[in-house]
Amino acid sequence: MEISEQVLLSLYRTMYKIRYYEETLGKIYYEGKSPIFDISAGPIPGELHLSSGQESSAVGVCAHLKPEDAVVGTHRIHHFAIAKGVDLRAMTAEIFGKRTGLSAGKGGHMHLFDPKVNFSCSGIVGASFPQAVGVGIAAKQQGADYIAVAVGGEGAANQGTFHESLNLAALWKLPVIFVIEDNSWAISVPKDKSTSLSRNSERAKAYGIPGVYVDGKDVVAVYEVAKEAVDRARNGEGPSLIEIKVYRLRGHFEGDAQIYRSKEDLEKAMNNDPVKYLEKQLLDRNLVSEEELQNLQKAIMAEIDEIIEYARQSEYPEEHEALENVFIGGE
Ligand SMILES: Cc1ncc(C[n+]2csc(CCOP(=O)(O)OP(=O)(O)O)c2C)c(N)n1
Repeated sequence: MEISEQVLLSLYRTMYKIRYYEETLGKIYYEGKSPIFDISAGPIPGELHLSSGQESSAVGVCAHLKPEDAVVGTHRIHHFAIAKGVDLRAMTAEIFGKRTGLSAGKGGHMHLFDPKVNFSCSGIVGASFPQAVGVGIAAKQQGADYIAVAVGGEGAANQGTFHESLNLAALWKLPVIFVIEDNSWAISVPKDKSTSLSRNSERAKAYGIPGVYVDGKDVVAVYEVAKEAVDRARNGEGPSLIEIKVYRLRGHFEGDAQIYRSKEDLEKAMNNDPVKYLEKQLLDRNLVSEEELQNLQKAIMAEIDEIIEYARQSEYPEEHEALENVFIGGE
């Protein structure tokens, strides 16, 4: 597939935006959390799972989606949220626990919901698959042409929900795309210690649907296979599974000492950085000059810095607001 210069640059812009955003959050996260690591302290309370190194999967897939299409994700999901067009101001405020956040600061970084672009996620590993199937059923019943994308890690693909969801989506020919991000690790458990096959994409065969494995070092490769899956879903031909080899550049969560990970493994990830790979392609093919690239990066940095400042300056909710707009059990 010939990919235009314009599309390539737009893929790069979003990938760089995600990278800068996450690396900035990664720095801010440690503010106020020392000398003793206090997870509740600082501007970003709670856990933080960053997707640095995995940008190509989100950008390559979401480039084909419309606002009506749903993306259902997991705990490591900022990249998909940004690529899907979630309101970044409100998302950042949410991550900072502020009243101006997507859920008025109640959800935090693992619970981002933006109905305007049909984006949702949760910290329950494996929950995204059946939820996306639910969206697929709705689309089919309504005769609508929106589709659903379920995102999960290779660890999540060992949950029963993954298999149940593939089965129903295949049986009912639902417009669902299952995206598995294989970053090799489920916290500290390597894929070969948890998964009977080396590729989850092979598991698609058991359900009679297409399954492809693609190297996420190259966003263009992801973009191409995603286009096929999206076209298939939109044409009523049913679900597909895409497993993307991605490279986790940071710990499972911020504060993870990564003692389970070898220096070589980390180096391998760094050498397969999809942002650097695309940058090199853009320069080698003379699609941008060094100066243009820097200007583009500066503009993105300024945009993100301004958004982060907005989140910092936003107010925290009042204590009594904790009980507003939540389900409360009882009589
Ligand atoms: C149902 C459930 N079980 C366990 C956990 C704890 N947990 C959080 S992340 C994680 C590993 C997920 O690995 P993977 O799906 O490969 O995603 P990655 O973190 O590598 O992106 C686990 C077990 C959880 N959040 N939900």
